[in-house]
Amino acid sequence: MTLTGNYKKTAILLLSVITIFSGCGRPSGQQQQNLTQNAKPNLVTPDFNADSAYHYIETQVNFGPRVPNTPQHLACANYLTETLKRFGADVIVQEAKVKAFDNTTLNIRNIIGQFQPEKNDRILLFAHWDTRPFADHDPDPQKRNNPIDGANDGGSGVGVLLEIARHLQEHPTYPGVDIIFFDAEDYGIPDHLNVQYKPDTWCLGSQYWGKNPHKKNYYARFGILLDMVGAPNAQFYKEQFSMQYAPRMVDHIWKVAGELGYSAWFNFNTGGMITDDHVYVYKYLKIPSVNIIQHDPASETSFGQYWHTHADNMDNIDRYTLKAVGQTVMEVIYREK
Ligand code: AHN
Ligand code: ZN
Repeated sequence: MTLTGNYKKTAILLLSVITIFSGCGRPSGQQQQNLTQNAKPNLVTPDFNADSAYHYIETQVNFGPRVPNTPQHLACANYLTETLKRFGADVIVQEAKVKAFDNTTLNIRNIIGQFQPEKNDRILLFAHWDTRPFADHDPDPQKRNNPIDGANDGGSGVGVLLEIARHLQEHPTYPGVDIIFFDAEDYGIPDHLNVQYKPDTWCLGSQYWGKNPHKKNYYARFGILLDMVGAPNAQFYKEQFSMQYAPRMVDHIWKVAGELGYSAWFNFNTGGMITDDHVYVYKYLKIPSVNIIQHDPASETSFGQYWHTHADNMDNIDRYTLKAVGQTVMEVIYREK
């Protein structure tokens, strides 16, 4: 059948009407916005399981103190590597030798778990996994040369990140995620020796990585460092280097925490200026990085009474604090489009 006369005109008219209403040709501003929104729907943030994070901390502590050059340290490194692999990460273990303040050569391992490694657009989450070789702030001078459990200082950040890692395989975020466990953060000059404080004696693992990143031209949208994120009633003030490097991220993270009902932990006031792994991640790679770290202005060291003492054991870990931090960080990364 052929279309003639009025039929033909009607058909053409109909076609052009359909074309106009179906939005063929250039989409309007509103349509364009809808298209981008439709391309990336809101992700549902998985539920952070604080019992599971607690278990990962306990497992680390059960190896004993994780001091470089010890078998306990090595055993824990293997556990962290295997666990990240089990959660589907592409793992790179960066082995290196670095010099400590007392000239000891430390055999260190930075453990890097990459999720969706094919993506260029990335988020970096990190924590130190080593523990302090001394208890230089212990009230008992006899015990100051003994290594600590480091349940909170070392164990907690890693425990929270492992629990986040557990979700990343089944529930991928839009950007790729890297989780780095840095070594030898806590080998800084001990205070009981009364030697001049030198910032660069701390954070040896992140300094090494900053100078030798696991990938050429590595970059991430932002970095989040978790340090001492498990103590009962911990308060996370806005740390000052973080405010310099990544002010918008600090405000965003603290706002998200408030929205989730965790403002009892996330304090909107300004905290200390802490030399920590985020300083070197920013210094060498310029990744805007935020340190979520306990601040306790009432304690002498400003980190809490337990800090670098033998009281930093499993009794110093509280599931509610782990939940507040873990759920906040997850909410932040699942909201990234
Ligand atoms: C200093 O006291 C220089 N930095 C604290 C970083 C740290 C030590 N985090 C855990 N232990
Ligand atoms: Zn420490």
